[in-house]
Amino acid sequence: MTEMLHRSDAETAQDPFPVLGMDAVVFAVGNARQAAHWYSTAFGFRCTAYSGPETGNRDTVSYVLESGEARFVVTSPLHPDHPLAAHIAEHGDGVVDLAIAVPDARAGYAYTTGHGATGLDEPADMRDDHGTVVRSAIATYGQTRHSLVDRHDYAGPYLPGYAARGPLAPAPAKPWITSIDHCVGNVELGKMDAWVEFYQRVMGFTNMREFVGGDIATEYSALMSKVVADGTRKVKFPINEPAIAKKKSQIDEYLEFYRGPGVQHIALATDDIVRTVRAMRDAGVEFLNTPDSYYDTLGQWVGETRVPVETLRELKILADRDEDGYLLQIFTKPVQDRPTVFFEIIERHGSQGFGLGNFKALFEAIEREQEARGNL
Ligand code: TYF
Ligand code: FE
Repeated sequence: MTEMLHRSDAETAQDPFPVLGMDAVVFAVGNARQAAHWYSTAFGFRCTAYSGPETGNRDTVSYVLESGEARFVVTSPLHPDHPLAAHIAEHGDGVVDLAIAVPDARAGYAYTTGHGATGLDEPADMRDDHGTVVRSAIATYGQTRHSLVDRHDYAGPYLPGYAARGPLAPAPAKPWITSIDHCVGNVELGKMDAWVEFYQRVMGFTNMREFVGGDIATEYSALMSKVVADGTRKVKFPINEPAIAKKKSQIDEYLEFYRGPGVQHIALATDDIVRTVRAMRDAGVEFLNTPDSYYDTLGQWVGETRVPVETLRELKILADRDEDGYLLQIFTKPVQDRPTVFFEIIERHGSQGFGLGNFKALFEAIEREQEARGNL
């Protein structure tokens, strides 16, 4: 995570809640062993660390998976009275923790809880032969948390309690995924602004982008979305809420099946979306379909991109352009039995947007899936 280390002390000092980037996305899943295999073979992640009975942990099994700067942790409970068992029974597989790497987990905890965040774990030193990790945790929407992790004094594979573990499957020489681009939450109708305000107040994040009714709450898909980000834009959290429209909002479908607010999608950055999407498709990952008509007019408005329109058409990759440049993106179908969490693969060339120009095509594709599930 070299880039994160280049932030100057002066920059860090000015920010009341400095962050270094995403530390990890932690998933609670029914079967961590199989989930670890899926993120290895289908997303090209490399298993690097493990915690479970073999390392003295009788309560949970966790696999740490890495690709470039992106880190996932998949965790399963080993007995029914563990809190993660209730989490999985209620929500299905999902994200329990959007862990943030911070330079000081004590100061971060003091600042966030001092500004109204609910503290879940007081700052604590975790030590082993590899050094010390300081970790704390605060609550966010639904049953989701933000761990605040300071690992600058630690050289182990992940956290104390974890042992290094080799790849579960041959990992690609060049990672398919390079980092976590953004992590999106779905909240209840009328709650989006309160959660945007939460991140502003509690973390000093600022609004990056605002979508008003006309943008997304169209007749196609009824949702409102705003993005908050830290000052360096390494951590970006869009927040969606359903909006009233003719059809049932995709956000309502999520809230119904997740049984409350939670993480909707994780956007994963790549530097070669064609190679990554080909590899993921070959491994059996299902992506949303985009009609051919999208590509018939794409070249006229998006202009030149690194990838020929015919290749975008073949792989169903979307493109969008704004004043800063362009982006290429594609969305998976939900990756568990419930229509809840999905992934986005994104290759940015200047644009720091989120694909506003694709919302109509994207939401129509999501609605075709909703309809197939009988939820529209
Ligand atoms: O993160 C974003 O804003 C884009 C677009 O339900 C998006 O990826 C927004 C809402 C949604 C699906 C995608
Ligand atoms: Fe996104």
